Amino acid sequence: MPSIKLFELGPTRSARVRWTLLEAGLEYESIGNRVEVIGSEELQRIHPLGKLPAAIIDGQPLFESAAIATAIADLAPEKDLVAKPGTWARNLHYQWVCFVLTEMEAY
Ligand SMILES: N[C@@H](CCC(=O)N[C@@H](CS)C(=O)NCC(=O)O)C(=O)O
Repeated sequence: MPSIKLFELGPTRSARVRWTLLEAGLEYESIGNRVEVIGSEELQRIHPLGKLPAAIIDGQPLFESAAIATAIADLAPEKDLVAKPGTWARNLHYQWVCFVLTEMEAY
């Protein structure tokens, strides 16, 4: 079982990561879940702007909800949540994630 710590707060983009964790069937330790965690020193050690979500996966810090969700999906390959690394389908995954986050979510 990987060690996963998630900086989260209920009604934020951290729900994307929580959802992926549930689909992956992986346990995690919730850090924060209080509004004061945003911008805190603890969170800024992982996220340069102190935003949520952020995670520590097997000791490695990671931020951006889509990046964390993709990394988690890769930890449970048997669940087939995301195309395998190195495939063209995986390139299309990155394409659509980037498109949604840069071209659509920005508005
Ligand atoms: N692109 C980032 C957005 C992160 C983000 O803006 N998080 C919000 C919560 S949904 C936040 O922490 N806002 C606090 C702030 O802007 O100070 C992601 O998808 O993780």
